[in-house]
Amino acid sequence: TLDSTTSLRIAVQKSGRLTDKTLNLLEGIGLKFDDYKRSLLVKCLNFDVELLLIRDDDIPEYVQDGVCDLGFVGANVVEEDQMDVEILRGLNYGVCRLSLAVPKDGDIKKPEDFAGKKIATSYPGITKRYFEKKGIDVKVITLSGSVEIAPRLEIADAICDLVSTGNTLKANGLDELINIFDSETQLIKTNKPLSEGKQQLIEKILQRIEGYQKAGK
Ligand code: PRT
Ligand code: ZN
Repeated sequence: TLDSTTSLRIAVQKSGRLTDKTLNLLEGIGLKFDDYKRSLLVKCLNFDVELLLIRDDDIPEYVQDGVCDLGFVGANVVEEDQMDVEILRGLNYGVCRLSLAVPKDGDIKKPEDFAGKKIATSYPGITKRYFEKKGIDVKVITLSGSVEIAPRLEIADAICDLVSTGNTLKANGLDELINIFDSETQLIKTNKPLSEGKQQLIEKILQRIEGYQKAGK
C-alpha cells in the first residue's frame, strides 16, 4: 500500500557543514518550519512535509529503506555507500573533492607508486574502487576522522580525504596528488513506491529548487 497518509519526510544533516545551507534552501523555496534546533523531527508549517535531522552518514540508508522519501547529502557519502537511491539533482553547495595526498618530498608521484602502500581514509569504498579499476594493489586503512595525521603517525603512507581549500593538507605537510572524486550536495529520492500526493509534492519542490538556483542563490 502507498503511504498517502504520511507527510513527505526529508532527511537533513542534523549539525554540520550542510545543515544551514540545506535549511536556507528549504526556506528559500518557501517552506516554513517551527524552531528546528529543538527536535529531530520537524513539521513544516505550510506543506505536508517533515524534516528528519540525522547524521549525514545515515541519510542514504534511510532514503534507500524508505524511512525518508528525500535526503540532502554529499555526493561523497552517496558514492561511498552505493545505496539503491535516485539522485534527483546536484546542488552547488558543500562543494569539495576527494583527493589522494602524500607527504611532501616523498617518493609517491603517480598512481602506480601507490602499489603496496597503506592509504588511510574515511572513504574506503571509493578509494578501493579507484585502485581496483587501475589494477593497483593497495592497503586501505579505514579511519573515522583526523585522517590527515596518519602519515606522521606512520599508520599510513598516504591519505585519501575530502579537500576544499587545501589548508588542512598544507598544515599537515601533505601534497594533494590526485583528485579521485568531485563532490557537491545532492538531493536523493527513495526508489520505494510513493503516493501520488508525495510525487506531486516532490515535483513542486524540484521546480522551486530550479527557480531558486536560477536566481543564483
Ligand atoms: O556529524 P555528521 O556525521 O553528520 O557530520 P560529518 O562530520 O561527517 O560531516 P561534515 O559536517 O564535516 O561534512 C558534511 C559534508 O560536507 C561532507 O560529507 C562533504 O560532502 C561536505 N564538505 C565540503 C566537507 C568539506 N567541504 C571539507 N572540507 N566535508 C569535510 N571537509 C573536511 C575534510 O574532511 C578535511 O578535514 O575539511 C577538511 C579539509 O578542508 P580544507 O578547507 O582545509 O581543505
Ligand atoms: Zn558524517
